[in-house]
Amino acid sequence: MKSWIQIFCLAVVGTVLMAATASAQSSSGSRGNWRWQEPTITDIRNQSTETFKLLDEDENGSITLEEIDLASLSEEETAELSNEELRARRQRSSLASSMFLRWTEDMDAFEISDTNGDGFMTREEFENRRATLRTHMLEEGIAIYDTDKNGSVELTEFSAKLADLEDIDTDGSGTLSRAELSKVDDNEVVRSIRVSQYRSWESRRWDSRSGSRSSGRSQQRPSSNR
Ligand SMILES: [Ca+2]
Ligand SMILES: [Ca+2]
Ligand SMILES: [Ca+2]
Repeated sequence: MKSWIQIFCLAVVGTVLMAATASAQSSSGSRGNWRWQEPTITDIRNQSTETFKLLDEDENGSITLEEIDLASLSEEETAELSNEELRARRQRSSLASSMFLRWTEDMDAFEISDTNGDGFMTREEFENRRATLRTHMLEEGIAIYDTDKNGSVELTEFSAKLADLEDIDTDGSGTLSRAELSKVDDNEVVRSIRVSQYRSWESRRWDSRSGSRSSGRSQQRPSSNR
């Protein structure tokens, strides 16, 4: 039986992908800037490295729990941030969820939320339960990548899921077709590829937006987001 948390986890990943699809559909008619492109192996790896850099906020070469466990902001805190800062924060939070949130059958939501372990739920534990569960699920995700068990995820660990893309590319074209992707049965590999594909789509969307606003190459992405 699937617990609601499992469903929640699937929903988080699903929402990202659905947002991509919906937005793609809404823009396909007018500007034709979207079509499904077979991702190249090089692009998947480059996007994955970019994802790593985004999540490694202090740029010390390791993703730590503190960097990906972003607490939700109060209204006052939100008001203090610029649109650009909010957008960057939302992007990091959504990438962190897509890459690191994990739920396994043997996790017990009550046990995890009962932080003092007395078998009862205090008011404080109850109020914090979502944040407590999220932290726990992110720790689970970090543990999956953290093969040297130093508590953080280094780039080589983060990229390890994408080490065998050449084996998936059975026709040796350098790109991964739908048929080739459909044969991948390692969920972790699928997750890494999808997040890279999503980021690649997102950056193409940004490029086409900036392109429609100025004729020159634009390094500065627009801060307002419709
Ligand atoms: Ca770091
Ligand atoms: Ca590590
Ligand atoms: Ca191929």
